[in-house]
Amino acid sequence: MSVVDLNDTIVAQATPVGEGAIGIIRLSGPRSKEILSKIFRDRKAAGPPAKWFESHRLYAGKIVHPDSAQAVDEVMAVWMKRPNSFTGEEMVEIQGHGGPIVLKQLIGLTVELGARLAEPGEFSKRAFLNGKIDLSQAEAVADLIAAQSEWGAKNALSQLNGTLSEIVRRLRGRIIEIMAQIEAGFDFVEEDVQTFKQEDGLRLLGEMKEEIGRLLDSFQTGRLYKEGLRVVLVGKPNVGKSSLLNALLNEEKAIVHEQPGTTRDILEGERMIHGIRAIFHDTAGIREAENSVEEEGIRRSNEILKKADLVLLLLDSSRELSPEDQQLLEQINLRRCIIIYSKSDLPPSWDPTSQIVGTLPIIRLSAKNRTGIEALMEKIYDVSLKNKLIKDHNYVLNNVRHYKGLGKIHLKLEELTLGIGKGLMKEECLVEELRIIADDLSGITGEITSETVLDEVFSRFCIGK
Ligand SMILES: Nc1nc2c(ncn2[C@@H]2O[C@H](COP(=O)(O)OP(=O)(O)OP(=O)(O)O)[C@@H](O)[C@H]2O)c(=O)[nH]1
Ligand SMILES: [Mg+2]
Repeated sequence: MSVVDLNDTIVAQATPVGEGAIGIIRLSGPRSKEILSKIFRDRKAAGPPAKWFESHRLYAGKIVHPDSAQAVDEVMAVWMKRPNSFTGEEMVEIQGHGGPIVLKQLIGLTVELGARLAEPGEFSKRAFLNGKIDLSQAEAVADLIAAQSEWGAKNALSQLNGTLSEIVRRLRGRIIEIMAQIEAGFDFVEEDVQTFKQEDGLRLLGEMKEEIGRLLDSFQTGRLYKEGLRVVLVGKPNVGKSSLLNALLNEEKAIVHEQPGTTRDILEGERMIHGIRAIFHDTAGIREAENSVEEEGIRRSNEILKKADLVLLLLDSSRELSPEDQQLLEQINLRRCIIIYSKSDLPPSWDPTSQIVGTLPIIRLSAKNRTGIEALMEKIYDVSLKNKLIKDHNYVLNNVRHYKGLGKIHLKLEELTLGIGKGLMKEECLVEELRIIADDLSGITGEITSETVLDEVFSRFCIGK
């Protein structure tokens, strides 16, 4: 949607597709009200309502075809006079009955009268182009809708309220200030006035670098809010991975069988842990494959293992540790991991406290009897969530675009402070470098952003948003 013609009036369904009590279509653009006036009628009378629309008031009536006067639906409709609307343009919302056919007819009527079907994210894009929200706020709208946890929703709302925009603007303001001080120095060379003190500059830049560093650190937590915790169950065949998945989900999702090598595809299921979504992945048991199907399963196990935030390595308590177990222990050595001493209802064949290397946490559990499951949930919280959630109860970074942008700025600030510290930086160059950083900051709020970036951001939105 590279070229947006703001003179177009756009229309889309704003509520989810499918059957619902109510379905809403929204229009935005200069002809919104005119289109509504052609199809909205008083519920009883045939003609237009006696009192015509006031802005921001909801009216009950019906939608009729303008030529045949045939009724399409009974609705409530509201007109929002510009600029007091989400997009900053004339907007109309029609609340009809939430059936797919009815809503399609409503949209069809508006299109007949000159509206155009909106593209994904086009309403938000218009809100951005009309200066109602900045880019990071527009992104927050999408995040709020997509939030999978209360933490995530709260964070997105904070971003929508402008938390990130404010931080970015404040940082940019400081850069501009330093630039101004240096530039003032240029004008007074003759008078020998010293306006820019290097130590002050270094201190300010150092503080900024620290603040951005903290934001970058919070990204991990932001991803937890947004995407959840990816937990992967691994172990050699038959140790009880699928049984544990079923116990965790309280559902017979995976096939459990006494024959080793049962699971081939990766199965996943979700469960909340202290308000964060944990996604558990059951995998194919890892060993020397017996055939190519199993081999593919094992390849997938290793693939998903790389993406894990946390690994649950299962070791069967009722059988001696095997070379395969040892190999897996070594393989996950440096990863975040919890050892599962599985099938603890059976007589033990080995002692986990003396035979497990290092300081890996161990949970004894029986998927069969469902014992140890809650202890495992608490351990997952301790190992992967507790510190992050408590540390970052403030705003956290959760968007890859912001993360990359700020990461780049952080790096530049580092180079800059090093350069100044070594006396390598001429003041003219310094101003130029600072100007680039100021522009990069503007890129995050979208004050300076290329059309490609905009397209990329908004194309991920859903239609009607
Ligand atoms: N006694 C006992 N048996 C269990 C327990 N968990 C699993 N089993 C049994 O162990 C066998 C294998 O269980 P699965 O859950 O299929 O093992 P898996 O690790 O998914 O095996 P693969 O998919 O082949 O890699 C089955 O016969 C289960 O009934 C447990 O806690 N106690
Ligand atoms: Mg299995």
